[in-house]
Parts: sequence; structure tokens; C-alpha cells
Amino acid sequence: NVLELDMREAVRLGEFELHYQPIIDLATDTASGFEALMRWHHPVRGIVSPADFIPLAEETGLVVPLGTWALQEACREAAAWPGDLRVAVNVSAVQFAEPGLEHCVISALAASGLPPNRLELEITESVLIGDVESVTACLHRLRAFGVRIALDDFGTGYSSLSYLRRFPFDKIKIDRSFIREIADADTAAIVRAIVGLGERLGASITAEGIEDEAQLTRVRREGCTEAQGYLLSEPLPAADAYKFAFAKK
Ligand code: G
Ligand code: G
Ligand code: MN
Ligand code: NA
Repeated sequence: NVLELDMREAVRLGEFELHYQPIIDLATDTASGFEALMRWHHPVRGIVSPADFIPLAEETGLVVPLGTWALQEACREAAAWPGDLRVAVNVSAVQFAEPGLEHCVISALAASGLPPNRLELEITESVLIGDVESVTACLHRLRAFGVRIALDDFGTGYSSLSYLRRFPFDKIKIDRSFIREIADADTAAIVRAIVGLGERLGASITAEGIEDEAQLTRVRREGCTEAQGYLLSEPLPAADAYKFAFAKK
């Protein structure tokens, strides 16, 4: 596989980069943090989307060194941001299946000096499918250390609600497929119910994929605590995220 060979080289050549998408706190209309999103600058193909290379990186196990790099890079960058701005890093189920993840998180924090409560790990339901006991034990230890845990792409799996019983998440991120359809009354009712769940469970609720004002107005009305999407800002290169973090809004 050509892309796989390229990817092995790419890690070594430093062709990967993180972009940072602002996450807006709807109570203050200011950024509460940024989600780190990987980009691959391929010398021939141009920018390759993680939607194309993450699945391959997971199959080949390359997501482990790549994910280690992303954690280190994101923590290092976030340590330079002002105030208590957080950085959210996506972590794949394959990384959780390896014993080194906890050590990797703790050393990224130590090396950067980033306080643990400014790091958030975004996991999907797939993380809780494998060895549930050891994964939840690992999540509990990370959380006891101060790291925040978010459930990503909520609502897209086969049995989303059962995952809320397996771990007390700090945040639930409502998948953008719900936001796209939020003009629909039934979809809005589901979003409102997720907000209610979040309140009862002590989790904040982020609406993902906000692309227009009507969607923003609607997620505010339904009680979402945070919003993220192209309307608010695209994922930004590190230097622009740094400026965004310092800009008074
Ligand atoms: O940025 P974009 O929308 O193209 O990302 C596509 C997918 O790739 C999303 O599901 C996102 O969670 C995932 N992704 C982006 N960056 C990372 C990363 O650093 N690690 C992992 N595991 N997934 C990522
Ligand atoms: O699976 P995850 O939620 O981590 O995916 C995040 C992905 O969503 C990133 O690849 C990012 O580029 C993309 N994204 C961010 N904002 C928007 C948006 O407003 N609309 C769409 N369609 N995608 C978005
Ligand atoms: Mn995510
Ligand atoms: Na998501």
C-alpha cells in the first residue's frame, strides 16, 4: 500500500501538522479551548484529510506513534495559550488497546508543563467496545490525575446511551449530523433531551458542526453549553490559533 509506506516516512519527515478549531463557550461567547485536528502535508497529494489516513493508521498500528506525537505537540502548543484555555485531543481505540497510553499522556503533560485539567481526551464509543474493564480503569486513572474525558460523535453509534453508564464523562459532543437537521422539531427535541442528560450527569454539552446562524441560535435555545463549527471558526494553523487565543472577543 503506497499510502502506508508514505505514512511511515511522513512521521519521520515531519509532514504531519495539527490544526486547532476553537470551541466556544455559549455562556460567555469566548473560546474555552481548541480541538487539535491532524493534517498531513503530502509532498505529492497535497493536504490529506485524517478521514482518509486515520483508518489506515489504525489498521497498521501507525496511529500509536502518530497519536503520541499529537499528544506531545498539542500539549506543548497549549501550554503557550493564555488563561485556562484547554486543548482537546482525539484518541483512537487502537491507542487505548496499547498499554502505553497512560504513560504517554502523563509524559506529554510533564514535558510541556500543561496542567492536566487543560487537557481533554476525545474518545468515541469504539474505545469502550474492546476490553471495557481495563479501558474504564485507565480512563478513571487519567481522570483522577486531572485530565478531562469527552465522548465524541455522540448519537452516531448503535447503543450510545449504554456508554454513558460505563463512564462519567466530563463532556458529551453531539455529532454534527444532529446539528445539520436541527431545524427539524424532532431532532431539536433529541438535542434538548441530550442536554437534559448532560445536566443530570454533570457533563457539559458541545454542539459540533455549526455552519449557520440559525443552527447557532437553535443550539443556544436547546441549552447546549458549547459550540464548534465552521461558522465560529475553521480549524486554524497553530500560529493563527495562538493569535485567536490572545484576541479579546
Ligand atoms: O479534521 P477532520 O474533520 O477532517 O477529521 C476527520 C476525522 O479524523 C475526525 O473523526 C477526527 O476525530 C479524526 N482525527 C483528526 N485528528 C485526529 C487525531 O489526532 N487522532 C485521531 N485518532 N483522530 C483524529
Ligand atoms: O469526529 P470529530 O468530531 O473529531 O471530527 C471533527 C471534524 O469535523 C474535523 O475534521 C473538522 O474539520 C470537521 N468540522 C469542524 N467543523 C465543521 C463544520 O462546521 N462542518 C463540517 N461539515 N465539518 C466540520
Ligand atoms: Mn473530535
Ligand atoms: Na465529533
